[in-house]
Amino acid sequence: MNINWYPGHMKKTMDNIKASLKLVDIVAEIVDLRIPISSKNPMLNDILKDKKRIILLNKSDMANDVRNKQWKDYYEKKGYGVVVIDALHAKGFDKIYPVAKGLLKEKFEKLKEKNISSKTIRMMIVGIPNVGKSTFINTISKRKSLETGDRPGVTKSVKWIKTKNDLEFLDTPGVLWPKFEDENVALNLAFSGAIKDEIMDIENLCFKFIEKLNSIDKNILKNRYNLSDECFSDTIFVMEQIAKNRGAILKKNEIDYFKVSKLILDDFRKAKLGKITLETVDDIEGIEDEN
Ligand SMILES: Nc1nc2c(ncn2[C@@H]2O[C@H](COP(=O)(O)OP(=O)(O)OP(=O)(O)O)[C@@H](O)[C@H]2O)c(=O)[nH]1
Ligand SMILES: [Mg+2]
Repeated sequence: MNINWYPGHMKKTMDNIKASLKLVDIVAEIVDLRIPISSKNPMLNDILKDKKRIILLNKSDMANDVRNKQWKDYYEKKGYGVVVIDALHAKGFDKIYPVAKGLLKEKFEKLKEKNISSKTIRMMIVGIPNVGKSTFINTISKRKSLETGDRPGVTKSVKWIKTKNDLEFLDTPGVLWPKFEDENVALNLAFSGAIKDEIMDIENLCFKFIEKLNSIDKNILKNRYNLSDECFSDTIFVMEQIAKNRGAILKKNEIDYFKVSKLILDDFRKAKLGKITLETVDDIEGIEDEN
């Protein structure tokens, strides 16, 4: 898959994140719970080194609840601070401060020794495209912010978003590059909408998506589109039946594969197929060390 992430882009991103690192206490990587492996950037380890970090597992409203819990446990066992959130509806936000504070114990102890009573935690948000960085920052600033403004005393004027509970965010998130080299990862990113459809063969993508969904649970498509059991013998047949049921038909009764493909993928991206997690903790075996 041909995506525009050149080494130059990566270096610039790294430099930007590195430059902002000294302004913050902790870095929060936002990950999409529907694809918690594919939407995580393993190269972040190299940039952050021993900087404290937290994972915000986002889009919890779109992913399977049981799986959400498994992913939280999984990343906690790996030693991360983890918070499950729904950035669109401002769910889970209250847990971010306490989890971050737990990781920054030393900083607060040192401040206490010096008789400084600051409670503020400054956080940088990072993540690959489409995981919900802007939504998170917008939602948290709308619902909870008291003020946003320039902080004097730093060389470059940086905007901060302050929240009621002593959390401050850099107002622009760091956009990380995804790891496309792995075919499965690239497909998951495309399914989730992280890669623009325009640059892909959407019919082919949908074909693979149907196969993926059916490997998870055939009832998902069956229930949503009223499909008969016999059509599951063949993925094209599944597409055809959905097209017929939904009127994705061209002149002369031909199937409109483009239209039906878009319809199915859009339904997934709008969570109309239900709460679906495409990656399970079992899938991670073998690539474990990267994360
Ligand atoms: N249902 C749901 N949708 C979400 C959530 N978080 C983000 N979204 C949606 O996901 C899409 C992408 O969100 P953005 O906030 O634009 O993602 P981003 O990380 O800023 O993406 P880039 O700017 O491309 O890097 C939007 O359609 C959001 O409405 C969530 O927790 N739940
Ligand atoms: Mg954004």
